[in-house]
Amino acid sequence: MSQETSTLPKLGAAIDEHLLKTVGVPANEASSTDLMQAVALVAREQLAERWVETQKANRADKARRVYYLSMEFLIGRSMSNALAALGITDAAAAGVSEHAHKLEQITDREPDAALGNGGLGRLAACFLDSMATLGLPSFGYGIRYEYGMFAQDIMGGCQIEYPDPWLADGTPWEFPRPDISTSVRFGGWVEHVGEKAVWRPAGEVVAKAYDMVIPGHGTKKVSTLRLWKAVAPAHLDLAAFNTGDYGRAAAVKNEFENISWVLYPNDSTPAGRELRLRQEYFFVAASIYDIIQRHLAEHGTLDNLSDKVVIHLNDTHPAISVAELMRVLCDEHGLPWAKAWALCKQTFSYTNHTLMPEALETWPVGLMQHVLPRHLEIIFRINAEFLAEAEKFRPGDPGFLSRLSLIDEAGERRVRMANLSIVGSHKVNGVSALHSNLLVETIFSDFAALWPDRFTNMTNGVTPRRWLSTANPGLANLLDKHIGSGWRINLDELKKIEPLREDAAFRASFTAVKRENKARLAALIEKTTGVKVNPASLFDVQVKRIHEYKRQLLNVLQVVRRYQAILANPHAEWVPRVTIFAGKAASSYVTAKSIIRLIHDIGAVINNDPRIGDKLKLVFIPNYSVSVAEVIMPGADLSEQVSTAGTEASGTGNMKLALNGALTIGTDDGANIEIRENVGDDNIFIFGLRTPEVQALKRGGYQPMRYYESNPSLKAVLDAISGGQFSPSEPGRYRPLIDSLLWGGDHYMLLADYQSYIEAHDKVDTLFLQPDEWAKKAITNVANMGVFSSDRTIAQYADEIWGIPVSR
Ligand code: 26V
Repeated sequence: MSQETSTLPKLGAAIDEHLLKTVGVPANEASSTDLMQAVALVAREQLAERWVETQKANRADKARRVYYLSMEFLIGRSMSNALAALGITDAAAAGVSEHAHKLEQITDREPDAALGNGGLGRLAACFLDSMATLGLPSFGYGIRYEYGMFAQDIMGGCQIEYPDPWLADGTPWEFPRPDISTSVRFGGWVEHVGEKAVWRPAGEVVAKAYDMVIPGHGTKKVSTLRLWKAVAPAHLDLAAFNTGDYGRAAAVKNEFENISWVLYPNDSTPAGRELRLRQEYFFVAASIYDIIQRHLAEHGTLDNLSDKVVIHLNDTHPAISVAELMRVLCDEHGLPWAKAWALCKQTFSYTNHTLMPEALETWPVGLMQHVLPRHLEIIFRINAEFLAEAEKFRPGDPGFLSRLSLIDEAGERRVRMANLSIVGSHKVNGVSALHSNLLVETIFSDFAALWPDRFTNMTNGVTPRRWLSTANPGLANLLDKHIGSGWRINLDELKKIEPLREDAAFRASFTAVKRENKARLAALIEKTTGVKVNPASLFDVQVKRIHEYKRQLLNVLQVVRRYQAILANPHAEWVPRVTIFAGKAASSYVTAKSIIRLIHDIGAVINNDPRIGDKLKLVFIPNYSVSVAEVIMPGADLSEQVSTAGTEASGTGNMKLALNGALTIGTDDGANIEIRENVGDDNIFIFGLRTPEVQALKRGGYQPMRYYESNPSLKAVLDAISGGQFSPSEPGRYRPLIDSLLWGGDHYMLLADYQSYIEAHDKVDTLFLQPDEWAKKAITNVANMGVFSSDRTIAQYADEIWGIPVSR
């Protein structure tokens, strides 16, 4: 590692001391888990110091702070990142080598903190890393779920979900803050005394703060991730306890504490359950309380709230914040409504992460009345004033008003959380250029007509510390050697390797690094699936949540076509390929689970067909997670980003893969478009319909059967799957899946893009047979990924939305 501060001699002693005094084992008997604890404790001490210093400095500055509210933070492991940020990686490696351990054996003992589903949660984690690195005075606020994202196992090709008790053995990375807690209230009714509203809640739960310190890189600044745990108020179960009824006492306690038990493992449909609404309000109420407390302690007035406090809503999950801040300002601090509303709007901003209309969160008015009666009143008042303003803008258009309304009046009345977020914020952004344009053209067009300046774009990014420096030490070292180490905090410096694409020696080193990473990935594949793959093959990777719109099924069709083509022409010069999938399906998402099973069924046939050998392998790596991704990304040759144009808001896996030297085969969708613009058309494989073409075909009446009837290769593929070739024990198993394409309208237009996709894959093969040309394009990809650093994204948020200057 470069940039090491020299603590080499002392760290071994510090580790031994923690083994003895904190972990409680003699140093010479320490297991790798004990060592993991001890090394983490050494890092923790330094993180604590940095945290104290950062808070002191921000308090002294009376800094404007950004508060990033998110239901999900998909952190993954903390150890390697913390050691790198503290500049003690080598010292720690030397320290554990005294115990005959490699650092990797130690870091592998740490469970992932999987407090998120997918892209949205991982983005929040990358953002914290960048906020710390840019020295932004910042807090992330979320929930300390006892159980994170479920663990995925595969049995007989089917996904099985297991709980993820990541805290079972405790975590060295959290700092409990016993002094920081607040009561969060629910239910009851509202009394109106003259002008004043008094909420008489029916119950309360205590929110306790646990901090994780997020270290910046190349700075001693840190950010704080403050997570709230729900605890039953001490007095509540006393009665039952005193009468010796421990069963009831436990039940009462659980009823409160279940709020922070488990992450909702669903990114397919918004959860409609009361517990989810309680989770949302729970962490919002605790966070707003904490924010206001800090502000009052520092400034003694709320008049300057929006000058000093920026609250960012990561999707609509924390949208109830808008009503909560109004309640706190008006009901608890006595501000007049109009003044509170002006502060509120200036304080909030909101990011949308999906265009899928079915994904927009709404809550039944009845449920909201039951759980948050005062907030519902506030929402009604915000709505009445907002609709009066909108009516002036476009008089006599009831359709306009009913689309804008915070309340959906069709059927069961529901509160629209996206509308609340837009009305309560001064800025709203999408996560790629295409997505942001589509927001104002489609789902938010009425709001954009009213407030065109409110809408903007912030294209996503990823942190190069985790996704290049830590995940890919081979490539990181090569970069350090040729362009120095500054790319870690200024990713634009990668541009300096572009000329080296013409340097044969550099290409050879670059290819050798890739080959090592592929060997590491091949070992993971063999360990987790039992399938041996040849690292000389083209590693073709699609890793992400399993969703129809992401079109893993299109990739599967391509694999079956290849299988059939190899069998038909076994002596042709086939490029050996390994198609690699990983990803979780929401537990209730039947079609997504069927796609996982199909991948396994087809893999079982292909991988055991002696006529195929190394020409084609199909594997599914179970339990996709941040730490698994850190092995997959560096080992990929080809990155599959094949969503129907106009459906993937941005994608961030596309960025991680290209940053690690994979070429993209993708549609004109999300951030793929910006990746193409940056790496150049010649260095990416773009195929398929573009968004306007998708829209036009939908309007003109899309007929999937036409493609089936006119394309013999496509017909052969669909017939093989539908006819049971890959599920002989149950030939009808995939009939519904294929019927949904042929007869069910093929909602995501796989058949329309099939031929173009096959042709793009043929181009991939041709290029792979010219390793020098392939390497040049891969190097060009890495060289042009600078703009996809989350540092750039966060600097842009800070500048254009949050109004916090970044000093760099
Ligand atoms: C997706 C879908 C799609 C199908 C129907 C319902 C539904 C509901 C929720 C979602 C996921 C929403 C949240 C999310 O993870 N979005 C992802 O955010 C990433 C970070 O901005 C972005 O890169 C991904 O494109 C986007 O899917």
